[in-house]
Amino acid sequence: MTTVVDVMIDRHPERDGLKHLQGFLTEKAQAQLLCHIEAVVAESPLYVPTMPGSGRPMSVRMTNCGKLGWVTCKELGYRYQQTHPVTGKPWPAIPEPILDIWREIAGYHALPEACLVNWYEPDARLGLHVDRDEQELTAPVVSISLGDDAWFRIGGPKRRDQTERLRLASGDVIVLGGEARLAHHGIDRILAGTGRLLDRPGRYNLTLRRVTPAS
Ligand code: MD3
Ligand code: FE
Repeated sequence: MTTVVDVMIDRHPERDGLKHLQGFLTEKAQAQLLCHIEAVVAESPLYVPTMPGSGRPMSVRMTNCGKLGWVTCKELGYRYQQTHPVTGKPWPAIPEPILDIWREIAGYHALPEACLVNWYEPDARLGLHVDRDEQELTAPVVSISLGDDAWFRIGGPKRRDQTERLRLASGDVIVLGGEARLAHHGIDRILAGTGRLLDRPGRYNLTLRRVTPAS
């Protein structure tokens, strides 16, 4: 059974539009998705993203599928591009079952162009940030969790806004639209060994985004 949690709309209007769909994917659907993601990673390997300017490596490993991929490196910073920064090859297509999830829940008339694949080893984390590299900010962002549970943190449009912590489990889906689209968020930590999907500790997150305005 899926539980939809509209996170504290009354007390935190800045988070209106954040939906946490707990247990959205069955174990079978998770296993099928994992198979597709492993095929994507085989063709388009995880690379080490680096921070703009400092060149400091992030602890999360990344790759993409879709026409456009989100990448970052020391010299060029954050951007969307059509090719893998290491192999130079175009990204593989977004697997159809992932597009089906978007069709079912995004409530947006066009398909996503980008699917960022984040891989977290047990000690990886993602600092508080806002996603605003997309030209189309009226489209929602859809996120799918696979593997170990994680503590997710979400606040408001200002870095100093109060935050709250949600525990994301394998098969959970998050939809971010409305006010929450520009909220600060991050991953505090991975709860290694809590998931049953993978044969090793760690967590995949898939983030689906519309990048350019739909015609
Ligand atoms: C809230 N990824 O890749 S997904 C990211 O679990 C990112 O890998 C996290 O934040 C992860 O940028 C969190 C949930 C998520 C995705 C996009 C958002 C939350 C968001 C955009 C706006 C607000
Ligand atoms: Fe983000």
